[in-house]
Amino acid sequence: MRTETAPTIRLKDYTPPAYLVDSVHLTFALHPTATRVTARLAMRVNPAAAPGQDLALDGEAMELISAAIDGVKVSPNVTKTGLVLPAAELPGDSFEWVCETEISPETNTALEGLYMSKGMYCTQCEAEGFRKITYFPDRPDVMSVYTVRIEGEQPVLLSNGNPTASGPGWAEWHDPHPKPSYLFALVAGDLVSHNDSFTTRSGRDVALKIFVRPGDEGRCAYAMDALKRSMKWDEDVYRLEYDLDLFMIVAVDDFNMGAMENKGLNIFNSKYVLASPETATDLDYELIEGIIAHEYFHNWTGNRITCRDWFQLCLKEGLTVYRDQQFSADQRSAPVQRIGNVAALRARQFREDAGPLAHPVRPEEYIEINNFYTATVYEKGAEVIGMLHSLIGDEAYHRGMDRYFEVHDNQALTIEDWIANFEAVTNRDLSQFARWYAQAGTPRVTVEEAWDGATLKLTFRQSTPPTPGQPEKSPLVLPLAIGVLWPDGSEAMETRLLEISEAEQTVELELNDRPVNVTGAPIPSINRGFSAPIILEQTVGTERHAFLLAHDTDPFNRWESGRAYLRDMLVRMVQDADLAPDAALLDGLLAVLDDTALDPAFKALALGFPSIDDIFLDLRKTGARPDPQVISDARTRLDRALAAHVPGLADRLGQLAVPGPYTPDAAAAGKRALSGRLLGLVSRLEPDAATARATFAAADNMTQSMQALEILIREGQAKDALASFHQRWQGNAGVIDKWFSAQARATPAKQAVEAVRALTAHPDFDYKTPNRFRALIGGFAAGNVTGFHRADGEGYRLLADWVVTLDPINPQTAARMAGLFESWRQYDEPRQALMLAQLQRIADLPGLSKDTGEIVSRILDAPAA
Ligand code: B3K
Ligand code: ZN
Repeated sequence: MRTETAPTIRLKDYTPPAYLVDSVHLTFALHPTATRVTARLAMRVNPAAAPGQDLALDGEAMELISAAIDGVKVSPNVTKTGLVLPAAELPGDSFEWVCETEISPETNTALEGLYMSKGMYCTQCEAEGFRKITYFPDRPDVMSVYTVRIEGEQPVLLSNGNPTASGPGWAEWHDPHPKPSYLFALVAGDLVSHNDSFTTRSGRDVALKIFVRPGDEGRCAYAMDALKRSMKWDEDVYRLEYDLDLFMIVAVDDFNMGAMENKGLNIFNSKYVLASPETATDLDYELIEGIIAHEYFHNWTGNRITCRDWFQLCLKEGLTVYRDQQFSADQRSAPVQRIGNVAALRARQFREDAGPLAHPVRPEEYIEINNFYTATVYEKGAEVIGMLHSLIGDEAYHRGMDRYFEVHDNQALTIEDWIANFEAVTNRDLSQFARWYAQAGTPRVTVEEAWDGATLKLTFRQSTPPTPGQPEKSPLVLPLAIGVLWPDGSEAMETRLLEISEAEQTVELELNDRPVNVTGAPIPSINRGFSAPIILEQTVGTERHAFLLAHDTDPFNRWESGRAYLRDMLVRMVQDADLAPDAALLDGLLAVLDDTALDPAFKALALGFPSIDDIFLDLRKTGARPDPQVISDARTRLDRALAAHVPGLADRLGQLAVPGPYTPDAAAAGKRALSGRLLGLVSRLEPDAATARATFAAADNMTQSMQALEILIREGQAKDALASFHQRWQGNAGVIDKWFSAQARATPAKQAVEAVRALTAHPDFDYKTPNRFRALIGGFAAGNVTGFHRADGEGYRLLADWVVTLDPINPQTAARMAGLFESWRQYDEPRQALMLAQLQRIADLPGLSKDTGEIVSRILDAPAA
């Protein structure tokens, strides 16, 4: 396995760069298989580095044609990963390095560096793609001013910054802002643009352009609107303005992730730009809004202030996710957004934190940095910023952010710098808080309540289980938002933020007077709004859940209580196949549905069931390793019981119809989310799925088409619908992705592997396009839990087959897919053995990439759970 030879990079080994690059001049002569790149770098010795070092530049997958220093030809020692020129051959402390390299974008299937997507040239340089374009100190703490000339026959030739000159077959660009190489971008193709403009609050006119392939220009309006709202929001909330005369977004079909924040030239996966009511779901619109904002916000948090090294990735990613979550909360319903973010955090980050791939928000070592663009770095990184914000308060948070942008502009920072910045504005010792960056694993918290008729005492105990490489854990600072209710539902204490920092800590709460005629102990509502990303291990009983589902004034905890009840119920229904659901739970859910004060989007979330994975983990705590199919069957029984318990389902569904043409706003989307949930319930009671069929036939938007299509697939009644859907959308890549993914996710386990295998032979399945690969193979392995964990192990074999096939083509995406085996130790012994066999098969593959090699060896090395 190649990982044995790939070096481990460690945070503690950081040394400053030996040479700095003040300016970079690049000339590209584009050619699909023989692009020539000439790089002219103004270099100088870094005064902060050890003197007398050799000149070492990173470089991979290219041919060095020539190199010269100050005009004199040199012959460096070239290896597979870079080149070295002995210090003795350098003319002095500053010099000009010029080199010419040749690269082949067309055969670059890894989609890192300069590559081609459907005839168009584009780049992806983060994290270490620039070294596949030219030799360079390819690390984020080397920041330079770039000037770029592109020669090519494509009508549109783009790079970062502002256009300076152009003529037939060439264009020149200059970016005045110093930036690390990972933010370099180039695009060349036959593109059209959707144009608009924005005037900043200080009066700068910014031209906005979204470039797409001809024919797609009618599907850019929503992304453009989201961009303008993001620009305005960052001015209003963080006082941050855009700093160039032009902001461009380019949509490309072949992309390893969502989007990339290259300075002034964001490159996006077309899935997160293009939208129309007929082709995009409500979720697509929401993601477009969030990702456009995220990449735009990086202009300050990431680009103007960047990371010293890749261990500090959360400095820009956690903060930028936090900012995009704040934006979405302001644009839409804040509680609904919070519930969605927490559900995603639990599904992906808690799962990661509990398994072999667990790592701190700031990791300490890696083999392949692309493997660390994780839910922990991004989403837990955002939670850490949210906790800091709550602990120090809004005013100090913004004072700290203002200082951060003033003091650190154009710098490459560490997490220590970030913490020190907030210590400077608050005069507070944040060293214990900083453990959140260093310690992996999700803290467990128990609460003991003591009520003596006058005071309520809460005793909190926290502990964090061991994670790979970290057997011992220390207590963390937990900001816990707490409220208290009297048994009649009235408020005994408004929300208060408690700071828990000890392993065991008791807090005494002062309560409002108890209303007359009310008896019984007050009821605490703990971790409101999910103020700390912990697992609250409460054994309070279903009555407490039912009470808070009905009365909690905090919408998050209201949802959370319903969820806790549902989890408890489903666990019992798995343990006893004949058990009928509690009437109190069904009544509680019905009350939510009937509550006219509640937002339909909230109702849809409250009526949605916990996932199979959630129930699986609850059952693991009892020592069981259940078959996921048994959990799925219990969910179906509960769904049927709920459907039978709600009177007038069909009428309720009818009342949710949104009149008029489709709009993607949160209110309309919330109604569609609830109507999708009710359609699911109605279909449980209909043997022929008549309502889903009718909905599919009548739908004038993609949200409702997909809701109905998935139900039809689940019910085995989708043959005609799938054929007509494919016929209608043939040629629209984004929609055909949905067609693949719906079948991968919703086909019942018994037929799922066979169905997915058959789809891999479909002429539209192109495994080299990451979106298509993720739709089908990822849709199955991550979205079809019962199919993937089928007892015969064919689901595991299917995933491994495709990891093995994709790895030589696109290691980054293959490694991500291999990560879906991360929970293998949690399952029963036969399943563990089957997964182990597939993991070993991947590990033994000759020539395995370091990306996949690292993931698989971390998964295999983890101790038994
Ligand atoms: N910064 C990029 C992610 C780059 C991933 C490299 N493997 C997108 C983002 O987080 O905004
Ligand atoms: Zn980001």
